[in-house]
Amino acid sequence: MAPVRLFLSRLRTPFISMAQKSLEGVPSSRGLLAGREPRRLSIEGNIAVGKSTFVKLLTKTYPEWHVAAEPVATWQNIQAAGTQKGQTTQSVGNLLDMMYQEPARWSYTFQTCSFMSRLKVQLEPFPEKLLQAKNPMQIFERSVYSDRYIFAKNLFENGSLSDTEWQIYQDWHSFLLQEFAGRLSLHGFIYLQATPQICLKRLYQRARKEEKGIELAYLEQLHGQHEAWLVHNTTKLHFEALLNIPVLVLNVSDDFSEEATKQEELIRKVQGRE
Ligand code: UDP
Ligand code: D5M
Ligand code: MG
Repeated sequence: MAPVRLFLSRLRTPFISMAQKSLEGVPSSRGLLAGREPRRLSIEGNIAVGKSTFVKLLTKTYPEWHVAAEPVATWQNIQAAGTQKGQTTQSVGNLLDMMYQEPARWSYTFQTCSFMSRLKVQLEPFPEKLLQAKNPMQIFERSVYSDRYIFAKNLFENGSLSDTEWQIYQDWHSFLLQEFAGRLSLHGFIYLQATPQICLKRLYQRARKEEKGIELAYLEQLHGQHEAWLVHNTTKLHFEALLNIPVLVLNVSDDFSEEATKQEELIRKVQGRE
């Protein structure tokens, strides 16, 4: 994969139209009108780098776009099996907290849960408003790919997943992604990049209680995984579909949450105008 080089070599092509072009000639997997099928981008980046904040900026700029937020609330509130929508819910645990408290015990369980919830989100039918849009775009906050090539890989390398768990994980991850390949296709990644120190500062500012024990070293590991996958192309990938996906790297070290000039600059980069 040469995402950055690919992106640089096509720098004059706006990122969005580049993502829209990447499916040209590929038959529609959902029987939608050719050219009207939504394009799908995943926003990647370290914990607390600003993905959710950036997604809000995108939808402020493009209200017709559809966002699939990361299902963190699901992980914080695991429901008793068989609980139906609308019924009184019965929480059986906060798996995000359990994983951070006892990584060696709960990391594998967490991977099964995060993968399943992301898979369900990525497989959901396109919402009506998206089908009506002129240039339909669907935005995901992370993906089934970052689950594996950022988190699971890192948890194996830092000893929180055993060799056996890692082998089993990779086996079912590859199998399920191959089975669902046609319905999971992404057309681009936007990688929000900032130093681990900046992410830690933002993480403290957000103050999610499960994350209060996260140390700089963990964010440094995750930063290294993002850089290896999305910048240096040194991560070994297992899916043909991932090899030529454009990657737009946006440096978000400067605060963009309130800063209009910075926000406009980021949007211009997404549009390929800078
Ligand atoms: N944030 C910030 N400046 C920025 C981007 C984000 O101060 O330029 C703050 C944001 O308000 C939040 C925290 O950093 O308190 C984490 O941001 P977010 O939840 O968007 O990060 P994510 O984990 O989704 O990447
Ligand atoms: O990410 C949400 C939180 O969930 C953050 O603490 C990282 C964690 N997370 C997300 N996916 C995974 C996987 N697959 N394994 C382990 N931990 C994970 P945020 O970046 O804050 O939106
Ligand atoms: Mg978020």
